[in-house]
Amino acid sequence: MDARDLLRSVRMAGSATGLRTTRAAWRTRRLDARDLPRPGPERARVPGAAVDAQPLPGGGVVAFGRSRLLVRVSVGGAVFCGWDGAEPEPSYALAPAGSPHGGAGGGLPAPDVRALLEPDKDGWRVVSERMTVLVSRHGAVEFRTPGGLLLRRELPPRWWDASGHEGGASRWVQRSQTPADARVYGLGGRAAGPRLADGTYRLWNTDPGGAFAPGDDPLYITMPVQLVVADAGCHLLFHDNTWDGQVTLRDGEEGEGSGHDRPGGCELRMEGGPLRYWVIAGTPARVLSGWTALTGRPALPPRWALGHHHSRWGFGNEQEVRRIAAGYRERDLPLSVIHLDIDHYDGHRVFTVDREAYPDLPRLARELEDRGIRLVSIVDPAVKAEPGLAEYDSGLAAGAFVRDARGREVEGVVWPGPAVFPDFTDPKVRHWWGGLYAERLGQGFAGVWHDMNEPVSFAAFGDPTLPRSARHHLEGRGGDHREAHNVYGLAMARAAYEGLRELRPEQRPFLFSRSGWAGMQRYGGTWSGDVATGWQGLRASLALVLGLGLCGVPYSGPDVGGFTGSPSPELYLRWFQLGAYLPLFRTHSAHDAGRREPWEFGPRVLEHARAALAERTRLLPYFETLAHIARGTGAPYVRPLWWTSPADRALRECGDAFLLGDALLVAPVMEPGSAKRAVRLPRGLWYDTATGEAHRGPGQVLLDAPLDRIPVLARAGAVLPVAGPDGGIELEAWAPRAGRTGGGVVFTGDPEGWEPPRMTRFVSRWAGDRVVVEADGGGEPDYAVRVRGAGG
Ligand code: NBV
Repeated sequence: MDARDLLRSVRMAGSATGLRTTRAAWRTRRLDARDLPRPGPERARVPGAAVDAQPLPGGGVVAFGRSRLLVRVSVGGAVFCGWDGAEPEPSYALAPAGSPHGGAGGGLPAPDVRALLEPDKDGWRVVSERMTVLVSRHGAVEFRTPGGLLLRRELPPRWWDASGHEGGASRWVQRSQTPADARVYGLGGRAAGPRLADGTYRLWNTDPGGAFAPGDDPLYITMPVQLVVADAGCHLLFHDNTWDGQVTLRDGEEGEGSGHDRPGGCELRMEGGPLRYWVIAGTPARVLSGWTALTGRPALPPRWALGHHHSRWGFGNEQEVRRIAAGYRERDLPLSVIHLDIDHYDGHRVFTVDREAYPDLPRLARELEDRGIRLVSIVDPAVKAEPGLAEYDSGLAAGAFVRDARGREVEGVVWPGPAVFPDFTDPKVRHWWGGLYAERLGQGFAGVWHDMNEPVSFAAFGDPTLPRSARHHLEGRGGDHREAHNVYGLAMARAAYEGLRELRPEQRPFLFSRSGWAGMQRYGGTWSGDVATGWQGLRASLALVLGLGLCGVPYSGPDVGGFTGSPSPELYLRWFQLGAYLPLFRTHSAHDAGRREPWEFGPRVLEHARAALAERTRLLPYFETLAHIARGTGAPYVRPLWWTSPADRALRECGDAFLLGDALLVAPVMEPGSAKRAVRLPRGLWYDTATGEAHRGPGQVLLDAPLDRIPVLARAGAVLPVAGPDGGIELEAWAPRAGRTGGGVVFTGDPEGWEPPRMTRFVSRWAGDRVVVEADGGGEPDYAVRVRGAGG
């Protein structure tokens, strides 16, 4: 028990929950002591010298004295490397074959038969269109650009084989080097990001308990996905391994022309599981497209999910929900969604309703929908262990709950008290669970919000999750929680997504999930989790959205105003202004936190929040276009400033501004008391959308950021769809630079169903002293055009 555990147990002691969580912690400890393989003798191993090599379609296999390495380039350019016989499948990350998740329709991409393993001076090489892979005689693997620049060098791995005992896992470590100027992003949702500074980052999905700040790591979503940006080029590295592990990063240093650079370093240590990884290289846009072709394109949210959401843990009853909706309406503030948290359940039991507080939920839902507001329900995975409760009884009968090595249901503690946990790694269980969402649809909910699915089981000490020895189906392979933990939330999302599709086939499911893993974008989005209220929390919330977007999860956003306590009016407003430009724009807070309605912070804040809401509403057609672009290509809505200028090193350090699609650059205010903001611009010409003033990048500019707005710049030449005064789409065109052209795309589509969208491309150019916008291929656009910048 460490000091933190001790504190936790003292805090909980005395209460009924305290007693239960103390018992649960001891139970976990006992089970693990009994059922986890005992640490036995380990034998260290490295690949040894190469003895043979065999070409195969897409690459080949190099056999070493004590291991072998498969290298295979796929059509599209992604490179797979598997040691010790590891193949790409089975995998939780890859889009399941035949699934509707875009890209190539799921399943493993075919090998690029043009690429073949061939001898090279120090070993072997596989030359492909986007990358050259070099394998040395001792098992180092280099990835180079077609021009020969080094992207990454993986040193020979080292294993510690657990010999002589069943179920023992081989730990392994792999060190690698990147160019001295390389910067790393990703690893899931990291509060300290977006750029991951030197340090160690754990790969184990974790509820930090209470609220988190930038120093807290790991959080709810960890992923062995690194996006690396360097002068030589960008690449994504994905270790397809769900076990506990850690990544240690160290920045390189340049030798100032001495020729003695110290490369950047990365060390990955895993507690078990296969050593296999994918490398995808190219521009950031190509990398994300390759990554989401492999793991599935992001689910397309329904149009209403791009509006403003309001939530709170503890509305308490339907009168309060009506009061909130009326509060928005009376003040003429747009509101698209209201979320109901666990307090609307009957005794915290999932898939139930507290009938006293919510006597007629379907009616409330209809009433709200008539006013254009959808209801979203929280769904927790744990089921109260209570005989007579329908979900418990049916789950028990179906053998749905996670069991220990002796076949007994593992009991934990969550909000309803004693609870059991569905094993979502079993297809039968996913089907059973997916069917339960019929109850939510029957209550009138339009979407779901998954929480506590790291999974959390309260414990007075130790890790507040399931015992590592707990058994899981793992799609028939069988295994324990050490392997299943990190994909628990992902598999739960799959269950819900597939269930909702079956139950309501005509509508796109809306779901977002606190925990997840590589590939979760196939099913929906996520949010920040319990971000601490404070300026640091505001910064962390942008870091999470940016980092997750680079891991392929484009739809997310923070609890605007922070989860805990009471933000100052200024902090609330700045958070609100940021949130208005993020995909998921939701105010939310804890039951004991202060209010989060825009009118609770005084008339000034209300007016400025109104302006932010109005701008969000105006930008809705643009958000919809971005959602379709994300769906079609994997490019996130919210992108780091280096997205189109990865060679601009200064931009790699910049975590306080972002690009919203191709057209806009948003610079939120993240410091108290500021009325100005320094913004580092990527190359090109940028218009301050408030003043019309043009600024030339690259370089830094100081912009006005009065309390009523945050700086937003438009790229010269951009054409974006916005809502006109009558609600119809208009094109906003920003004058291109003299002598240049510009353009943009507009997607319009089915708001909630599956009809394929219509895409129109527009080009803008100067015609004499006028800017004209034409549909690609010539012709007048179907929309009204408003030209801005350069005097209009
Ligand atoms: O369901 C209650 C909360 C929820 O409001 C929050 O958004 C989640 O992140 N939930 C966590 C459980 C309790 C956290 C203390």
